[in-house]
Amino acid sequence: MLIRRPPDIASSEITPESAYLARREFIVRAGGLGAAFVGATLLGGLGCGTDDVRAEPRDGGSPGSATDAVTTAQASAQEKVNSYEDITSYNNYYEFGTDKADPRENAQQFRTRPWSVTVDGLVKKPGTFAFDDLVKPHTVEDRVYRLRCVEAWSMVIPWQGIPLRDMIARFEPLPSAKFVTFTTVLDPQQMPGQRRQVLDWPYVDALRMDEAMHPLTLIATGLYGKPLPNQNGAPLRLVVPWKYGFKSVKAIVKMSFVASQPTTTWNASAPDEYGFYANVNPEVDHPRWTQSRERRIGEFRRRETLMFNGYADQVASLYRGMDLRRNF
Ligand SMILES: Nc1nc2c(c(=O)[nH]1)N[C@H]1C(S)=C(S)[C@@H](COP(=O)(O)O)O[C@H]1N2
Ligand SMILES: [Mo]
Repeated sequence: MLIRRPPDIASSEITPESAYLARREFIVRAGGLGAAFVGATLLGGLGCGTDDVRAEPRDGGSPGSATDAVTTAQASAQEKVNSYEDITSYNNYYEFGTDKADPRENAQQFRTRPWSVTVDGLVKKPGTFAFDDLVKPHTVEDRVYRLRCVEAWSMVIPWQGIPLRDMIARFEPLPSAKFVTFTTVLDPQQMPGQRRQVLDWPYVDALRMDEAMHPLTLIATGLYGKPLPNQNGAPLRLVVPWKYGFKSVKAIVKMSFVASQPTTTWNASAPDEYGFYANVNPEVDHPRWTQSRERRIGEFRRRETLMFNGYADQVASLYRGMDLRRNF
């Protein structure tokens, strides 16, 4: 993501690689979560419950169908969840520094309480919600998702969170709302990275309304059964598993419902490199590196990058008829 210093993918991977290999874990053990947790959760799927079958089928694709669940369950048998250590020590969070180790080091004192989120724009029920009021009405679900960074590394992360569509329903968006933007807190006193013009702060990204309402889209509040660590975006962050990681905004303080496609931070900083849609697509390279392969943190060999990060069955119908090279 660096725009000043052209990122050298090779070097950014070699350094952490030795460290990860040394502490690689083969099964989830942390946080009191056992094999039952892993087994019950469908990688890339829709949580583990019959609950999810209520998801409305979209034309041509039925995100909540049993077929999807089976497909994703098979994927889960082949992919290991990354360790808690991997997930919490190798981060992108430029508010706390641009090196992968910076967020863990610099975010420990960040205050996540009290916290509130402002909802405004084209909704019937706007307001400012304290964290508990926002989260408490909902059931927190387990979702094991791949995370694919635009820099060509990836992880598998066991999140806990709330389907964004459930939260959005409470705000009663108007039919005129076509996009929703997510804004990270602006607090240069606490966030050393915001004292430098690395990006245009505060960090903003956005989804089309149908993307925001997709059953896979999550507001994460935890991982590995623990509250979300500060470096991963506490107290709440977006997770959109079929898009490059930069769409998944951390430390959200605002959601705005708007009529037209908003300006987003990375897209504005380098429009040729970071598209608005940012769907994971092995056929559309970044101008400076291939997107056809990726390094799974903890593995030696690169693996093939999957269309929509492996969630094509669930999300491809959202983009039917669109030119994915132009709308990258
Ligand atoms: N506010 C904010 N959100 C952010 C970022 C950031 O720098 N600032 N980095 C993004 C990028 S590039 C990625 S890959 C993911 C990384 O999430 P993780 O560190 O929890 O794995 O967060 C995304 N969300
Ligand atoms: Mo990223």
